[in-house]
Amino acid sequence: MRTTVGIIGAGPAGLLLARLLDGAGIDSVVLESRDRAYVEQRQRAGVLEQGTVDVLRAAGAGERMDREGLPHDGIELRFAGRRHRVDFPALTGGRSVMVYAQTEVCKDLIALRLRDGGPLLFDAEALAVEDAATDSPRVRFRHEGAEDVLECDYVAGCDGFWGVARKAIPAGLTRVFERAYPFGWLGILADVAPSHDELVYARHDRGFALLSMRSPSVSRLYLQVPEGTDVAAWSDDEIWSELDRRLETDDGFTLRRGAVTQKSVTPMRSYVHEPMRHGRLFLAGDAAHIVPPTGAKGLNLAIGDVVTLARALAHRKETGSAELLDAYSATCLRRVWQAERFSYDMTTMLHRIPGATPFEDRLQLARLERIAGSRAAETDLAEGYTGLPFG
Ligand code: RFL
Ligand code: PHB
Repeated sequence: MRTTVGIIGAGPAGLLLARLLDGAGIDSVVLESRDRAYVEQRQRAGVLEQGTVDVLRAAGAGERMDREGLPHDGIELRFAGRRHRVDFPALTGGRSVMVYAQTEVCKDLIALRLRDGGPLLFDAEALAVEDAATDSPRVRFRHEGAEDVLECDYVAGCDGFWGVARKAIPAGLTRVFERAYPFGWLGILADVAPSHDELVYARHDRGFALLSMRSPSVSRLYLQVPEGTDVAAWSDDEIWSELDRRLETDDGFTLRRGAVTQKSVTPMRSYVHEPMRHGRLFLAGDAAHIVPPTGAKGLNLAIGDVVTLARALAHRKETGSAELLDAYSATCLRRVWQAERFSYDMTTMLHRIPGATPFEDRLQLARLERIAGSRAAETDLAEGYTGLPFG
């Protein structure tokens, strides 16, 4: 099999890249190790930055998002029993975010790809990227029990944190920057109307809690739990009671309960792989970097990477110049590091860090007070949350 761009992974990065390349008249083949149902059900991110919303619309993938997504103009910070609302448009010159689940973004992009006939192979596991530093890289993969080879001009490694693409970059050329956190998030999906009309990020002495949503009738909620927590250790009642405690306010907030339809624990880490390119292999999304979910940045970074890559490949096709491809890694990493910084700041401001001293606890509260009391500090949060422009 032969194509111009071999794309490994049908997550948001791989699927949007295929769509953008299609629009630029560049052919591609997408290889996805899982089946379609799995990719469409996997619960992950929920918040789309303004730039992501704009890109999906421009790619013709925004129709259902605009119908069913929930535009949000702010978030609430909750600490010491108080609430503080951050008003995004007022602080950023009109920017906001959209609550529309990653599952739905993937469903929309898969439907478009299959409708337009572009190759998208499910149950097709990439085994290795070969000859990445030559003019004819290849992806060895297994599809329906048989091994095959995809010959490409370029390979896009959009295969997430556990994928194979990154391994094709020699260790001697690589630097990895990493930070693990001694806690994770226990997330639930519940059939109940959200108890607040915007997302609530709560810092509490018992740990962080987040109230989010998927639709007007489905809530998504998270609790900070110790690293390595087994989801089975928490009954539904215990989860709701703990959410009650951490989300409580002095003005009597009440949390609506409903049937829990999904439960899982996600570990938290920060990770950056430099560079994001080796020869004709380009890493995008979680394959190259991970952020803790507190800043809602993971999916949006993945989108930013593939916008940059699609533009660079189109530029190469139109002008013959590899200038933008050569700049790919540096261009993406500027944005990646800003998202790493923002996600780290949000995480360390809102979570109970095991072993933190009373002094550090007070500093956390002081950071929150500063955001609540200073337009400059609040603007920094609003700009980070709604997202920097794509490079
Ligand atoms: P994805 O979505 O992981 O997609 C990668 C795709 O590659 C496939 N794959 C392979 N295909 C072929 N051959 C191989 N050898 C392959 N190896 C892997 C996988 O099956 C998959 O379909 O990466 P992408 O596209 O870069 O998108 C990134 C986002 O998914 C990610 O940043 C966010 O979802 C991160 N994230 C969250 N972000 C948030 O902003 N809020 C959240 O609440 C949130 N929850 C999460 C998350 C990530 C999680 N992971 C990675 C474990 C919860 C989880 C559990
Ligand atoms: C979600 O709805 O899954 C969500 C929202 C905001 C975050 C993380 C996850 O920061």
